[in-house]
Amino acid sequence: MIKAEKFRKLLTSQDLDFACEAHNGISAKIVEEAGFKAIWASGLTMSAAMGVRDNNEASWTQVLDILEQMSDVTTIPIMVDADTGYGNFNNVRRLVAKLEQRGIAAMCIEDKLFPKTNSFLRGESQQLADIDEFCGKIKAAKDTQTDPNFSVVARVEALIAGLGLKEALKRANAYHKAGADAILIHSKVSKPDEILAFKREWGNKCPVVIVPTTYYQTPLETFKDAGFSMIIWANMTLRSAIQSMQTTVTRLAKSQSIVDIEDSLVSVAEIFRLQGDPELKEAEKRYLPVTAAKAVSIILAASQGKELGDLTKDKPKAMLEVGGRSLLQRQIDTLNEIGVRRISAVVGFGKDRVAKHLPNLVQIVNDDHGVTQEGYSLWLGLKSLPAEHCDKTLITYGDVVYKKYIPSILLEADGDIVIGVDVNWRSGESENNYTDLVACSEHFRKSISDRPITLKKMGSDVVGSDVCGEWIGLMALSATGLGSVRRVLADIEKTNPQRLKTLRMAELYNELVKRGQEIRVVYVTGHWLDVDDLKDFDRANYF
Ligand code: SPV
Ligand code: MG
Repeated sequence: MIKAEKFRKLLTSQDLDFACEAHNGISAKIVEEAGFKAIWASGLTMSAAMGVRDNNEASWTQVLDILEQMSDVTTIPIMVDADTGYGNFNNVRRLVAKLEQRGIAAMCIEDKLFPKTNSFLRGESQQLADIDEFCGKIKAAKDTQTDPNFSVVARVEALIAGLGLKEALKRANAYHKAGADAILIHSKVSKPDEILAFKREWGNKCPVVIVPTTYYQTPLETFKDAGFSMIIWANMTLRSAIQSMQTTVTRLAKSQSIVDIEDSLVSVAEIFRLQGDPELKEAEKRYLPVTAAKAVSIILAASQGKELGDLTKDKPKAMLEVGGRSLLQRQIDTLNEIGVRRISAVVGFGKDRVAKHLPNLVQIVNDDHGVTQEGYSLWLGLKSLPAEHCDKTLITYGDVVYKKYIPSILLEADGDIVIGVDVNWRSGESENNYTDLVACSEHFRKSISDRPITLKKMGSDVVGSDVCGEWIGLMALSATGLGSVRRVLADIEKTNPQRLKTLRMAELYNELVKRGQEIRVVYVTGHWLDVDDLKDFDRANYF
């Protein structure tokens, strides 16, 4: 059943139904969750939430925007308080078309003049609309709607204006004849007598809606017995929000601390829930590349890179600009593109520069960067991972650039520890550089094989025909692999803290292999490079 049909059923059913006020997306959601079957999009509270008066200071397109937000996040019907229809019959026609586009089920228009004033303000001096002119608006609305269930509720303000029951009935009759689906009879007194008198005279010509803001003490049974169709709780949602905001911020302004306030607030988790984060989490499972969606990454970017001379005099190697973006920024962009969830970097040399240029990056500081190696930075990075952590962790060097398929295939590969190895390693160019040469269980073959290839050894003592390639500085860890790496590092820290400080990644891998940990190798053929010296830097600019 679509919303307009649902609303029409509520309006015409024999039961007394309720519509509760909402003024934006989140309040509409809260109203639906509370169990209400309809929402009153109140002119008073929507304008108040915008910080303006209920005098048509908010434009009708601003109101439409709010209605769209409310409608998008709810499944129950919305009746909009459309004031006087924001103009004459022609404005009403356009309004109805726009409301239907946004899935709004019903519109209430009141027989006052534009710009209107709230009924509880200076009621008796408020002028009412000419009856025929207002009937023209109702007819125009009914002729415009394309969904036969869209409801037009005509609001009679005669009692508000102090014009008495006779005038109220005269108007209600005319509006009913003009095609209104229901009458809203409004009153501002604290007793229900005048609306009850109206209903007695009116009988059951069409459904009657009331707004018991001032005569709220009347027992519900009275309204039921009188045969009203719907009650609008017109402003309680915003009033309770205002009260709560005032209390909280007043206390906060005084105490300058949330210690005593925190327990009285909803959690941030509750905001996420209301925003629909659980749905997004599910959708990510369906639509994001599986492994990347669950991955976090740590970029090891603490070192200066002295080999690059003046280029890294006052900034770390990872902040070198290649093609207009720093190496670090390039990695962040690539990892974002493949959907890696949390990207962090271990920084050291020139850390302020990183913080300034990449303020949103999670940064872990290695203050001993001058006397430590990557193994130690990795240890710091791993220690900073959140306890409730994702399925995969991607570790990368800070001075590498690569095509985005490379981290993707590492994350998707089977194995608890997976490293990328380039078979096109640059022999002969490594005298000055630190190149991580690797020996593997099998050399690269162009034919497809299901046999997993594993690391046997990494380091400068891998020579000759044993060399299968060069480690590219990227490693993917499963939760189990992460555990193994953590254990090795923790053991080294315990037994030989100094060794941990100068630990190279090759030593870490060899230790893992020694302990029987399988390290899977994924061969690549280029499509990456690292920046160890000026020649590399030049090459990187053409990457
Ligand atoms: C509103 O909620 O904006 C209404 C009802 O129009 S009242 O404020 O009672 O007039
Ligand atoms: Mg209003």
